[in-house]
Amino acid sequence: MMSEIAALYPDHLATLRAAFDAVLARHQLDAVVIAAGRPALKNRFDDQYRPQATTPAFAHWLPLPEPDAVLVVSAGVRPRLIRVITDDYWETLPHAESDHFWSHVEVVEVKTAADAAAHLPSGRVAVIASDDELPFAAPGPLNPPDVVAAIHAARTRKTAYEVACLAEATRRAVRGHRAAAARFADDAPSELALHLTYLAASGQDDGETPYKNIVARGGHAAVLHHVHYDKRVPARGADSLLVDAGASCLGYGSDITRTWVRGGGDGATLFGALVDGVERLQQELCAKIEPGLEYEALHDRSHELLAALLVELGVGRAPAATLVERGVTRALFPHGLGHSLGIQVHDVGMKLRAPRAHNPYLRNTSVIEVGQVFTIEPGCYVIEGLLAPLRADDRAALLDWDAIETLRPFGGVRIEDDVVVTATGIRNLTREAWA
Ligand SMILES: [Mn+2]
Repeated sequence: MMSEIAALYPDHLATLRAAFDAVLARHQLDAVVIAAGRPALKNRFDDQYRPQATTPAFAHWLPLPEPDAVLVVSAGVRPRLIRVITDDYWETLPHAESDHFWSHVEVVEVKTAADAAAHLPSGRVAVIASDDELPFAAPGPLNPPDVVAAIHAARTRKTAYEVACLAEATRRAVRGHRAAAARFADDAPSELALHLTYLAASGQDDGETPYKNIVARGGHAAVLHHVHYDKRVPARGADSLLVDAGASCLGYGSDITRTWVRGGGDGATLFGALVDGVERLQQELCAKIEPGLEYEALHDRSHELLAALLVELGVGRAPAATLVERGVTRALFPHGLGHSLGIQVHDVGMKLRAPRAHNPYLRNTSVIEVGQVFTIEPGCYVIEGLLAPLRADDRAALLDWDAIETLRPFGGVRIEDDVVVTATGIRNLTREAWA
C-alpha cells in the first residue's frame, strides 16, 4: 500500500510546485519559507511535550514530523529542507512513516536551530509560521494574508496522492470501527475499553489520531464531543454506542462516525429505526453530490429529509416542511452536515463565506468541485438544552414527547462518511473501506 501511495508523490509535488510558482510570480516573491513547527508543552507545570503536530503548510509538502525543520520553496529549483539534527541522547527524532520524499528535496542539516538562518534565502521572502514556531528571526513578513489564502485554495482540490493517503487513513479507521462495534455487540464493555479496542485495531497511539476519539454509550451520545470516557461497565440491557473516530496516514486524517444499538424493547426498536433512517438519508445525500452544487443546499436538504423521517417514525407531529420552518429539525440536528477534510480534520479553504443565519455551525459553504474531499454527517440527538425551548412554546405540539423520552437513554445518532468529489458524483472512501 505504501509503495502505491509513494508512486503518486512525484505528481503531487509537481502540482504543488506549479501552484507555488504561480503564488511566487503573482506576489513577486523569491521564496516562501515554511516552518514545520515544534512540539507543544503538555501543560505549563511540567517539562513533558506532546507529539509534534506538524504545521499543515509543511505537511502539505512533506510527511515529516520533525521539530524545527524548515522548507524553502523557490521557483525552478528543488525545495530545500533544512533539518536541525541536535546531538541529544534523551530523545530520538520522530520518523516519517515512509521515505519516498527524501530524493525530491535538497537536504541541509544543521546542529542548532539558529544555524538554519545561514541557509535561508535572500531577496523577497514570505514566511509561513506562527511566532512560536520559528527557530530564527523571520527573513520576511509572516503569513501575508493573500499568500496564505492562495496556499489554502491549493489545499481544497486534492491530488491523487492526497486521496490515496486519505483512503489509507480511512481503511485504518474502519478497522478500528469494526473492532469497537464487534466488542460492543459481544460484551458491551466500558467506553474506555471500547476506545482502547479502537486504538489497537486501527494501529494508533492516542496522540496519533487526527482528533480525540468520541466514544459515547447511551445518553452520552447526545454530547456532540464526548471525550471523557466512562470507565465503568454499564448495566446490561438496551444500549447504544456512537463512535466518531479517524486515523492518520502521512499527515492526512480520516473522520468517520457510526452508531450502534443493542438489546430489545420499545426504546431499542425506535432508536434502531432512527439509526436506519439517518443512514438511509445520509446515503441519499451522498447520491446528490455533484460538481456545481452548493454544499449549503445539501445541508438544507438534509433537514428536509430528517423532517420526513421524523414524521415517518411518529416522532414529528406536523408536516415535514413545518418541522423545518419552525426550527424543530435544527433543535434535533444542531451541527453542520460536514466539512472539508485533509491535513486538518476541519480543513481550510472551503468556508470562504459565512453560512446563512439558520446554519450557524456549517463549516463548508463552498460550491462543490471535482477533487474536494469532505464529510457527510447528518445526525439526530436528544439534547435537553435545545429541546426545552420547543417544549415551552407553541412548538410543543410539533413533537411526540413520549417518543423523545423513549429515545433519550440512547442519546443520539450520527452517520459520517468521507467522500471525494469526481466528475460524475463521488468516491465514498468510507463505504469502499467497509465493503
Ligand atoms: Mn466530522
